[in-house]
Amino acid sequence: MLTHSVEEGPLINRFRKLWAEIAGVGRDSGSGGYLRYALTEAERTLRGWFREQADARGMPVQQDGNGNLFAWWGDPDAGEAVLTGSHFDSVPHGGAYDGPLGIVGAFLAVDELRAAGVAPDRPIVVAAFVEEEGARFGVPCLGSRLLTGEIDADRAAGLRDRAGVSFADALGARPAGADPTLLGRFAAFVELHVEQGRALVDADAPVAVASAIWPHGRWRFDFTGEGNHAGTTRMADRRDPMLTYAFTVLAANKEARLRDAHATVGRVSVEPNATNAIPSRVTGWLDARAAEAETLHGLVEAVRAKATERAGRDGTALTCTPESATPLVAFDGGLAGRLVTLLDAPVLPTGAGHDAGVLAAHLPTAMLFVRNPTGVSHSPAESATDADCAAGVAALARVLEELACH
Ligand code: HGY
Ligand code: MN
Ligand code: MN
Repeated sequence: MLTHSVEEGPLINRFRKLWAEIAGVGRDSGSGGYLRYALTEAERTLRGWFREQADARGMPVQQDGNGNLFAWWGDPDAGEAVLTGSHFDSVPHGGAYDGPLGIVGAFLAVDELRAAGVAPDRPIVVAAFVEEEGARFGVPCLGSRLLTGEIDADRAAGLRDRAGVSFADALGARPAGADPTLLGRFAAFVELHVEQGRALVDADAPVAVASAIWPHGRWRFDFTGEGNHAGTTRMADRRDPMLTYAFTVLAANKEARLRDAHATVGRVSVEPNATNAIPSRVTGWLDARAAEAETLHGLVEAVRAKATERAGRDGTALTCTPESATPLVAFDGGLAGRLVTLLDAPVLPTGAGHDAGVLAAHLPTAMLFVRNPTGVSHSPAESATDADCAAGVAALARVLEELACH
């Protein structure tokens, strides 16, 4: 039964100790959040830590041609492996748990199994996927999309960060793209992750099994107008893209509410970005999510139509470019049912994206969520107690044992 947190004891202590090793990496002392963008110094430090942890456990590490890391416990030829793990990268000023919990938890789950004398029939592999958040290169789950062939390697190679550095340059090579041989070596994937809402607080349970991920995507809206003087340009003569942008943000919020969907514009860039100049260009990124693909499509089309109509009135121009799309993910029902019985845990859908969502189209995949008392994520306020993290590790260990030994 997993209806209670793990009591104070060796597993919590092991969690605290390992967690403390990475707690300071990439932490911004001002916000208390993390700046761990893919393939930057902080994330590379964590990748080095991953190798050390794997070495300490005698787990050979393989980096695939796309920047993803895999640490193998067991003979790689002993049958299809059970894959677990998550990502190290964060959104700007993100929380501590989103991603790293699934990697730290995976190494600790391996330790739990070993301490219990479990000898799996098939390998267990701990993964660290690169650029899950898309915070640096714009496309989320880039590493798992490349591995599975869900994104073209040339397109991924040419994605650029805000300083103009390409993904290929950051990686040090053109990404290899789809790797069916590596993918074919995995029988299943299980990702441990902090919950990004408060459902487990309401359910009074430390761990849940995921049922589905809402379809979601990112769209870039470029609004262009005429840069001009803030003091001398008559209001009637302006072609101000900031107005079209502002209207579009409000329209996105309204259209999402009308559909019980989610729409967010959390990133904006303005040129020339001067207090006393009418902007010449505003770019806003729309993140939209809904329970069904049709609703999502209707939402984005409505926002686009309203923005276009408003651009006509403002004398501005608008282009809308899709940057990423993730269809509805329904996790393998048989596997989820097995885990629910094994763990006696509740089942939750989520609006958040994960590498597990990408891999689910290619192999049986499941996710375990750990309770988050604040319910906040993608913010320094994200939280999880040590006891619940330990409960997540214990649950993951049981799941890995179930999948690798039976
Ligand atoms: O944006 C997301 O859903 C995520 O947490 N990767
Ligand atoms: Mn995230
Ligand atoms: Mn995540």
